[in-house]
Amino acid sequence: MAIFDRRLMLVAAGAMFASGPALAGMGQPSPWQMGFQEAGSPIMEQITAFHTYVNVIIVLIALFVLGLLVYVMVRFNEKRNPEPSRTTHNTMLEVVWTVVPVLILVAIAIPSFRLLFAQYDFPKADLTVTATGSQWFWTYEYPDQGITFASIMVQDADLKPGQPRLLTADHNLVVPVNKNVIVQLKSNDVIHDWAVPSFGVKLDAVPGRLQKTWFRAEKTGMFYGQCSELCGRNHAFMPIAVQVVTEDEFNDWVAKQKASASFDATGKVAAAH
Ligand SMILES: [Cu+2]
Repeated sequence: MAIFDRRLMLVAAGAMFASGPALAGMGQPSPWQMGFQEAGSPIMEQITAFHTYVNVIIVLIALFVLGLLVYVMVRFNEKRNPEPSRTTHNTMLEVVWTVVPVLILVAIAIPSFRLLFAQYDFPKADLTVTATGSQWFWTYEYPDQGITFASIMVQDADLKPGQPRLLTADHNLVVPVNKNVIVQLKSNDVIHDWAVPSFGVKLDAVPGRLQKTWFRAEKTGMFYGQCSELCGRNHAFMPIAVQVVTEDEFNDWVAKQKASASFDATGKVAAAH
């Protein structure tokens, strides 16, 4: 059995290297995933592109240094080069090995700052939601729609087919597609962190402070994240489940939430304890 499993893992690893990032799922992690989750927002597309770009530079530098090391070991070892040169200075070489790394850093810094500014350049909000971290669940509030509810992890035994373990919540944060969603973050107790990898969003929820981030989901579907700041015993069990729907579906959902008395915020939160 163990051998079979190992073979299966090898096959999976082979498939992974053959197909590359294609195995990385949209909105949730996938087995043997190597890269990022597929981008579901413009910011995440930019993060992925920047990551690829920097990775290429890193690999080229590593290969160059490896090549130099191998060259020195072969060409200048004691056997082949018994009489070492007494050279101490080479102005040209010193200028080059100072200027080239500076240029590389500039080439990294420019897109890096461009990305940073894009993340902090808040667009006009189409929808504002407030996420409040508590030990150990999230509460979502739609201040303009007057909706509040708690989002609590679904236990393994209660999962329906297709629902990912540790990521499924009893109530999703529902947002419309292709709209700018501003997420305000608060905490009731300790520092939590609201993170959704596919949207390129990760921000601490700090007690006594109102933090702000944003995303613009480009596709409908489920997008999952987890609390990403160690916040206590059940830190691993407070998922973030974002359901991206069309605008019509969103309006229907809002109407339904308003009509439903059972969706009373205080009742939900009280029921969680
Ligand atoms: Cu937390």
